[in-house]
Amino acid sequence: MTRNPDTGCDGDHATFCRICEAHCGLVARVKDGRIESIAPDKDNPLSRGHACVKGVNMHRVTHDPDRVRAPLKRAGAPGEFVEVSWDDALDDIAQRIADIQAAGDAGAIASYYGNPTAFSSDCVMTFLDFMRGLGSHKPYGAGSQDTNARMVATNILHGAPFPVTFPDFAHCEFLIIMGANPLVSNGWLMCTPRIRHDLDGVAAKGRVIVVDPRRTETASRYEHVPIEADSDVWLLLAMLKAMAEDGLLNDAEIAKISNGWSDLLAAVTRIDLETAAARTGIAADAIRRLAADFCRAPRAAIYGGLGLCRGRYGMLGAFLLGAINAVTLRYGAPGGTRFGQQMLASTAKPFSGSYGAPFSRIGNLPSIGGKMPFAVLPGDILEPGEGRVRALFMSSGNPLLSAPGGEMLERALAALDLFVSFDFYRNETNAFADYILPTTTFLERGDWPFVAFGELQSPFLQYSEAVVHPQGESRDEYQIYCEIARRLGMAAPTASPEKIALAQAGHLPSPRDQIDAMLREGPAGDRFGAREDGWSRERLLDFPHGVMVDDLPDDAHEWRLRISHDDGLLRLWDPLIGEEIARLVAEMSAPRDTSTLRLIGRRDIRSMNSWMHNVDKLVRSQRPVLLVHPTDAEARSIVSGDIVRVRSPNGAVAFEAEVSPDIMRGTICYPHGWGHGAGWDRANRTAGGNMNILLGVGPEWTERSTGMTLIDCLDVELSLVAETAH
Ligand SMILES: Nc1nc2c(c(=O)[nH]1)N[C@H]1C(S)=C(S)[C@@H](COP(=O)(O)OP(=O)(O)OC[C@H]3O[C@@H](n4cnc5c(=O)[nH]c(N)nc54)[C@H](O)[C@@H]3O)O[C@H]1N2
Ligand SMILES: Nc1nc2c(c(=O)[nH]1)N[C@H]1C(S)=C(S)[C@@H](COP(=O)(O)OP(=O)(O)OC[C@H]3O[C@@H](n4cnc5c(=O)[nH]c(N)nc54)[C@H](O)[C@@H]3O)O[C@H]1N2
Ligand code: SF4
Ligand SMILES: [Mo]
Repeated sequence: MTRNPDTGCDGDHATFCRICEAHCGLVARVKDGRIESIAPDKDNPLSRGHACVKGVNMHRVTHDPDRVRAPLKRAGAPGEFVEVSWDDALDDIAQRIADIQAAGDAGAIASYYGNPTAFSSDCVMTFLDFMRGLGSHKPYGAGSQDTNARMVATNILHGAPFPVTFPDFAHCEFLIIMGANPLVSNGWLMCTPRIRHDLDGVAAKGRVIVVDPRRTETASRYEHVPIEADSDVWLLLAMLKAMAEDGLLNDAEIAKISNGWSDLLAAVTRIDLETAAARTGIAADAIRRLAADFCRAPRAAIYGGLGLCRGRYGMLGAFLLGAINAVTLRYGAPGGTRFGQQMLASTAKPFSGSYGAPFSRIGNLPSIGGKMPFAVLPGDILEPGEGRVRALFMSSGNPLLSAPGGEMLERALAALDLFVSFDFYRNETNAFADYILPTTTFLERGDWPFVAFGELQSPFLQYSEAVVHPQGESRDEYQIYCEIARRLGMAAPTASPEKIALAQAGHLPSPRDQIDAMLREGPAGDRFGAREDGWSRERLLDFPHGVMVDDLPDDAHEWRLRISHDDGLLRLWDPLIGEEIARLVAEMSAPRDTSTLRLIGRRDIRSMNSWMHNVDKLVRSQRPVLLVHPTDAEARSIVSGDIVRVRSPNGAVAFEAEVSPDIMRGTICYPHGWGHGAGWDRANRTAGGNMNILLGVGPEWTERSTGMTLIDCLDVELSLVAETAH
């Protein structure tokens, strides 16, 4: 192993991708300060030569001429900006924050943290802390569009929203995947850069069953069980009932690891398998067989993704999935469900997070770990009164395409007194910003695969220095927070008294240095010299492809230590679960309106939510189309290529249709993140519409118990607009 060339120097730089949780190893070839090409890193011991088409095209983002290269200040209508100096931008922003703070309204400053914040340790460790330091306690973000239901469910099961579990792929022989498409999304809340290899391994030993309304890339490679969208809770409840009825569970063993099973069982017995069959579209005997096969498989796990968590019962779905793993004794069992390898000292123990207070000003919805449901942000800006949001700080987000809001969100953004965006593109949302502050791409900053450190299948370490220097005047986000904090007279961009004290003494380490310290104190660390073969960033620089670490104590046996409930037991009952099952049972007699279709989403390997659409290589072969089942298409005289209109109670959008037997009858499917019209030339020329205009805004369009936006469950109307030109 040799060290990488210094940042910006010619040669091959081993690094890793930070677009999704897989963190695949990459090798970037640098010439004259620019990245010429990127290849998968076959010497990365974790990803072993796997990288997808997004990772190897990331230099096209770093060197994109449409990038924001200097601070931009709004000068006119949305989208009209002029370049200003950093000092002018930051001085003005600090002054305007000070003015808002002086008015003394604690609710006036809000933030939006987008998905990419998770892949910058600067952001993930400090953005929300910086916001608290500004006196803001209203973080809105992507969480209410993806993880929050799972967090609340995990909070009940484990006593803390994190960490979550995922399948022990290496030993699993029978895997049920519900509402996830890992061959495209490469894993959610787990670090699985070789997921195809992992799943093929399970299938070679047994079965991989994919429960999904669409015959996805993952479903077509393995076994597909089609299910009506938004009906998974029926399947899970029916499976639990069948398991109990058929004597497949061991109550004495269940009692050793959990409590609450008898309450859950009592609720489960109210579910009727025939109703579950009617709701899911899966025959009752097939449900019974699936339950039995799962119980009888020696090494089995059930895993769920976004499709499970974003319906009207997302939290209950995520909870029941965990409950099935629990009552079939899969926690910590070989091939069952497991916690990730923790590489850092301070996350070696689960942290607890709050659920409930503070409640949102609009709709009184619970916060999750203090985080607010996005669906009420537009109202929080527009509705007058104490606590109205006047200023918004957005790190790496594009909610106009990614969240609910549509026209109301546009009005809200236009009504802000101050809107600051940290981004390297002018996107649809920050067109409304007062300032866009240009940040680095991951190829321009040194970092750890920080989120992966809690989600690893095997112990792995890597650190990468920046491959090239920041382009133009772009800056690391932490540096920008520090500059704003300094102008406001804050010792550091934080609300933590310990960190403020350290900063005042001149000893506050940067987030990346803090992670180094956590690593050095952690299970594989060098204990600051006390352990000779231990690891530190300094030593890792000699191993730029990353290293597998000798097996740490096998946490399969230690899983109970990761449960935060005082008694160390999994909790299989909570009043909230009772309420949710009662709500479900109450609607048992009201069948679905079959005149409407149910709209769900999908992802593409070449897209990442609403960005990366400015890379010609990635978008030129993409054509976002609405998938319609042949029977539903025929009933509306729709053929492939037609322009159709989808109407929800919230809006209407035109899409191109594609008739496909891969989608279930009664369901239609469109990818989110399209419908561009901002400061990116190539993206603006892509086809496609913004499906999120169809989502509802306001508390009534959320899952009440979690504030999750209702996404994969909307009932919509479909009609033909224009026949195909082809
Ligand atoms: N209908 C529907 N809607 C969805 C989903 C769905 O499945 N269906 N999925 C939801 C999910 S899971 C998520 S996570 C959200 C995502 O929604 P958001 O988190 O809002 O993410 P994006 O819309 O992709 O916008 C990301 C922005 O971050 C910028 N960016 C990228 N990297 C960096 C960086 O390193 N630093 C900074 N400062 N900026 C960066 C990009 O330029 C882009 O402008 O969308 C959600 N919306
Ligand atoms: N290429 C690519 N990779 C990505 C992303 C991306 O945009 N592009 N986004 C990243 C992000 S932010 C996230 S959060 C993860 C998400 O990763 P995943 O959790 O795997 O989510 P999706 O890929 O959206 O797959 C969700 C699946 O649920 C199905 N589904 C919809 N409704 C239902 C339902 O009611 N029941 C069931 N059983 N299934 C349903 C959909 O058909 C779809 O196949 O992916 C990440 N990886
Ligand atoms: S799978 Fe994710 S981490 Fe790997 S190269 Fe693709 S985008 Fe990057
Ligand atoms: Mo996400």
